[in-house]
Amino acid sequence: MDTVDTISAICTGLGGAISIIRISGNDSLNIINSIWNGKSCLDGNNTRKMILGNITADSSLGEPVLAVYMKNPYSYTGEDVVEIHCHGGTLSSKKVLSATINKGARLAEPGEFSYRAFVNGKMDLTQAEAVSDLISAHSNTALHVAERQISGALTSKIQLVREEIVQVLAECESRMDFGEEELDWKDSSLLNDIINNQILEIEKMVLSKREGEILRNGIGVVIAGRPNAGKSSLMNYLLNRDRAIVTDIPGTTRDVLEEFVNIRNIPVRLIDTAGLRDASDVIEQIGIEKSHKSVKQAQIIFWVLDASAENIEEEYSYMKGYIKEEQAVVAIWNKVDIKKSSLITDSNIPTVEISIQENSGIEQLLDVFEKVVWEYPHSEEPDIAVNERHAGFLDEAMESLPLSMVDLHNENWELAAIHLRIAISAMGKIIGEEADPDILEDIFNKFCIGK
Ligand SMILES: Nc1nc2c(ncn2[C@@H]2O[C@H](COP(=O)(O)OP(=O)(O)OP(=O)(O)O)[C@@H](O)[C@H]2O)c(=O)[nH]1
Ligand SMILES: [Mg+2]
Repeated sequence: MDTVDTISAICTGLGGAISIIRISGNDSLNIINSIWNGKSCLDGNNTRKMILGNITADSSLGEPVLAVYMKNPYSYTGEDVVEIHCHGGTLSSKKVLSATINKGARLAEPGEFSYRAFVNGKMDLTQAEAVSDLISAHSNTALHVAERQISGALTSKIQLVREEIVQVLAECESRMDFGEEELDWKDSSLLNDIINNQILEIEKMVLSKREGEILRNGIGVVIAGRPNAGKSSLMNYLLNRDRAIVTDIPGTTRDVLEEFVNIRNIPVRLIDTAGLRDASDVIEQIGIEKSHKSVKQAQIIFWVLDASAENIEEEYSYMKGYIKEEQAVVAIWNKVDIKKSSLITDSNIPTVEISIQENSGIEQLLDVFEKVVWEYPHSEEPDIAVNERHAGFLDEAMESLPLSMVDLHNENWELAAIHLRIAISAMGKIIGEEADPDILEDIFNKFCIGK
């Protein structure tokens, strides 16, 4: 993405009452003033003020609009920016957009405004990524973490660690240059302590990766079990609406249904599946094939067991034979309102008893679910939650720092410096100080047009 052209795009989603068209670049003012008709014009005397006027597209006096000029560097992109607020609706906003393009603006690519903000130092890479997280946040916690990251919470943690490592590197380099002289050197064990503390800090950040994954992508919960156990009933109950068809005919669900829902402030991709059995019906067989696949890929399985089944042992052993040891499963005995005998539990599998019909046991199920999701200690309001890209570079630093400690201990300053530089560079890549153009493109392309 070049940063020379003046770019323009509709920044708001279709269907809203108001649309905003944003122009960014050196030519923004020229472009707006060549299509502007109003009592006041947009210029340096009117920065950050809403001005009323008309867009004179295709020589007709268009609808009234409001426009605001933000002079560089005091704008989202750090460039000269004009934003035009016009009536919503595809045609009217497209007309304004076309007018800007006709006067020389280029249609912005996805994420191009944010890319320019990054290039112009308005935000670093972790902050730009957080803008994308903020837009797609599905829970209050995800929103909180994105806001913290936009305000620089992750960047400052990375910077602190990086600065400490840079100090140690400076000491190594000084030793390499003036090793013969009697200067006020820091003890190598002290240098090792500093690095060790940074390793601990990085470890903490890496631990937040799972949290980040869940907050960003949601956790995949697959509802599985034998036909008629009440899987779709549970799906509907958790969604609080009739999404899946429920009947007393075994084999009702034949396809995989997926919906997004917030459970206990955890974003969940809830997946209902066809009941597992040897089916003769071809359509049902295809559905069951899909169920097998979903269960294999599930992050958590809600296995629904029929408490009213004639043969409780069979119901239970089918589940035990099916699931793999490493899979996170919650066994859910449903229909306890009509159970015929006492139910089976196993200390290895968290088990709950519920009746969807009588609305009992669901809170216990959600308690267990929460425990399974956060099976390691976590904070209610996490400060940071690194993503896969951050974690990759943190791992890189984690590999080289212990090696540098060995070299520091042996007073092998040159080798220590090499390992320290690798760690410093990895940390720099997280915030984008040494960003690879392909990676940048990859990150910003995921943004929508107009962001
Ligand atoms: N008594 C009682 N009946 C229930 C309960 N939960 C569900 N049912 C009934 O059980 C039957 C099957 O429910 P579904 O939710 O369709 O079961 P399923 O597991 O999705 O079934 P398939 O899609 O065929 O695999 C329906 O008639 C439900 O009304 C419950 O807690 N108690
Ligand atoms: Mg069903």
